[in-house]
Amino acid sequence: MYKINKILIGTHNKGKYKEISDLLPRNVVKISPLSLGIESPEETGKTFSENSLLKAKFFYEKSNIVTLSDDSGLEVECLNNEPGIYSSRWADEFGGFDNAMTEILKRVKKINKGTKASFTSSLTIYLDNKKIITEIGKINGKISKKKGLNGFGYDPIFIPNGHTKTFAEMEYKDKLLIDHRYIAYKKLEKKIKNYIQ
Ligand code: ITT
Repeated sequence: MYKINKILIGTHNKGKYKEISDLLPRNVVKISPLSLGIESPEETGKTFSENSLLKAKFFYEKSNIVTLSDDSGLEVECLNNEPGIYSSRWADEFGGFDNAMTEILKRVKKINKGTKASFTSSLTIYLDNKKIITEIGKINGKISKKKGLNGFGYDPIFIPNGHTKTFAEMEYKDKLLIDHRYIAYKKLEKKIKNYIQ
């Protein structure tokens, strides 16, 4: 069995890149698509997993390096689970994450059917053309008014169940070790352990 000594972290999102880097073993060399001049593929999938697979395949084929990609997002129950796979596109549409968060808060208030929400991450690793593994992680919680300055994306408006702080109020490490990406990574880790030095 071959051993992985480097991984392309197939994302252009800096927050996601840092979290995935910190979850991977220290001795694995981490490479970004940016450093190789590889742009993002179009996200045409209908689910988180279709999109993480599509990204991993794209970056693997461009680089020939074992690739780990993430597709993730925030689902708000009373908004028919929007923004979901369109989480990043909502930010583009509304002119940034701050505006997208304001929009979510406005809609949740207007609908007045509770604040239940969840974050999901689908991680796909492309070891080679025949060995591809996808795992999902999900964390349930609720929408809160904007609080905190840490993290990225929708972190200021999400409080995970069993906690009182938003992701953006938590210390970086405290979020890293409970979030949707961590849950997905722990499942994946069991399956790739033997490939890592
Ligand atoms: P790549 O496709 O290059 O990975 P992206 O930002 O477009 O980057 P996604 O398509 O997966 O990534 O979009 C998911 C969005 O959901 C992303 O822009 C984040 O802002 C948000 N998101 C995902 N995980 C998050 C987290 O842990 N905290 C806050 N926001 C998160």
